[in-house]
Amino acid sequence: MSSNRQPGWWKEAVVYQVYPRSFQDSNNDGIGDLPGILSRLDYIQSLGVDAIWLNPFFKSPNDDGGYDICDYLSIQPEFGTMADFDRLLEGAHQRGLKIIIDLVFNHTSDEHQWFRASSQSRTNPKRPYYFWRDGKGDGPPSNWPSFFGGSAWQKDDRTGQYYLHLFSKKQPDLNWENPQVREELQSIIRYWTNKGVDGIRLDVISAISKRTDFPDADTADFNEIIARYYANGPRIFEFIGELRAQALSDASVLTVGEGPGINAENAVDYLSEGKGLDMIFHFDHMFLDQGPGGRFDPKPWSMEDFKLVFSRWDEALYQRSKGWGSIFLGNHDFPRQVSRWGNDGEFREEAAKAILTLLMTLRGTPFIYAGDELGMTNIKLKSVSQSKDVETLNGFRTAQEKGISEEEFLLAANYAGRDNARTPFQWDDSTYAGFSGVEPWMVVNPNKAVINRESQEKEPSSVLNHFRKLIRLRKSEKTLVYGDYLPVETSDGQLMAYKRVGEGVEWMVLINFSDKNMNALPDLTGYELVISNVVGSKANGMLPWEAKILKKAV
Ligand code: ISL
Ligand code: CA
Repeated sequence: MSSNRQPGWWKEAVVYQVYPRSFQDSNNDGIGDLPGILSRLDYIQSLGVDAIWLNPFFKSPNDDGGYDICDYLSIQPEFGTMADFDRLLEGAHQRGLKIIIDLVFNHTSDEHQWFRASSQSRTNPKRPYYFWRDGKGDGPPSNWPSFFGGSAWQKDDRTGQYYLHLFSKKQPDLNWENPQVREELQSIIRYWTNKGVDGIRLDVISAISKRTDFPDADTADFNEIIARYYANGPRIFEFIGELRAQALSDASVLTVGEGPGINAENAVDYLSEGKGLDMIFHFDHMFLDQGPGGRFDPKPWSMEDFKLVFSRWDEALYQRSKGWGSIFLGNHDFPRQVSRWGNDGEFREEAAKAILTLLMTLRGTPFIYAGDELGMTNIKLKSVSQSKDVETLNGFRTAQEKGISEEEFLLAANYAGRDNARTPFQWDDSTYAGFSGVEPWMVVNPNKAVINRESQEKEPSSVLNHFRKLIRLRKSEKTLVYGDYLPVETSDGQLMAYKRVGEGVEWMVLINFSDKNMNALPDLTGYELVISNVVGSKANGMLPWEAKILKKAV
């Protein structure tokens, strides 16, 4: 049964992101799998969400959590079979849930048959499926760094050339200049849309058009390198437009592009109605606390900059053009949102609800990462050896080369690392949190005794039930979806305030991003409180991490 899909269905939707490896193990091998997700569809439906984004579940050596695909048309054996996927898709559609899959087209695994052939010889017909270049002197063709540490070029001794890999060396970049590559990718998309999937997330789509002269980067600032050398390449809009026309012409199939390096100025070019993508994920907020060295070079972030990101993007997408945005505050690549933006100690519950309030009251499609509806937190790794993430493991090697100690590196990794978001989902307080009957692939957060779905179902004021309240409010009040977004000046910088304005109604959202009480609020004349996330809320003040949603008829 296919889902009843209209073009633009995503605008009023809320999307739930599931990282299959960490969500639910169904066969006690310690690894999450597709039947596990099927067994939890009733829970996902109970949240009130409309769609599920599944991180990659295709055959992969799992060098980068499945983002290194060696066969786009088969299922990772430890996740199950194609029949399991078909059952999951059917089960989701039966519950009115749509399925968004995650296709990684910037690169394949080095174990993909295309790369195995391409690396055989300089004359192999598949050689031009990837980027092969002679070195410069006795070094790589350019000084480009990989997202995952070291050079973005790997020397292949068999043919004496280097191949490009913006990510790990087991993730060679595909050569989109080659029309054969583009046709292969189009047919992969058609295979999955013919199956009835409802949307596609296109991984790192902003980087598929390379500057094929591979000029040396003139900066060491990694996020600047992404923006100026990896993303927004010369043929990017041509390639996206062709993909859309050749394989994604069904306007009811959502296309959302992951776009590191996309900025508020050029985002609309990626979204041009019908020719481009329906939505993109930008990273302006997600890189606020990354120093010039990237993820493991954290720096303090400011509320002023944080607020500016949302104003700037709302203005770019809605006031300057007819785009549509996505809103996310956490995912599988970033630390848990309550730990990063909030407080995961004394005020954890209030802060988790406050951040969910932000997520659910902005203009754009909210994407919530599984576990954030419970207020799951970061994990404190005791040693780097506990990490299962190639970005962290490589990052540690780079740090060691600079003489940085493990203890010092762990401070950065425990603050910003991706392992934080990949600990098993906390269903209950049993030994392995109800995720599995055996020790899972990744350490379970010890706080599963306190933070778990089972206990929160029973608690009316739990983070989980507050999230359900928020989603119900958003669904019942279309101004929270389509209404204008108007930032409101506040005397205390830690207070985030904004209006959502529609026909005959104004909403005001106030979020106290601090551990302290506040008593200077914007003028609330005529507003009445609809939801607060704390007990003992006062009309003329804000308690620590309080988030108020108020409404006024106009
Ligand atoms: O980790 C990041 C930068 O430090 C993120 O920007 C992320 O790596 C980047 O946005 C691309 O992410 C996507 O592609 C990667 C994969 O590791 C990520 O999980 C995926 O979300 C390579 O496929
Ligand atoms: Ca399993």
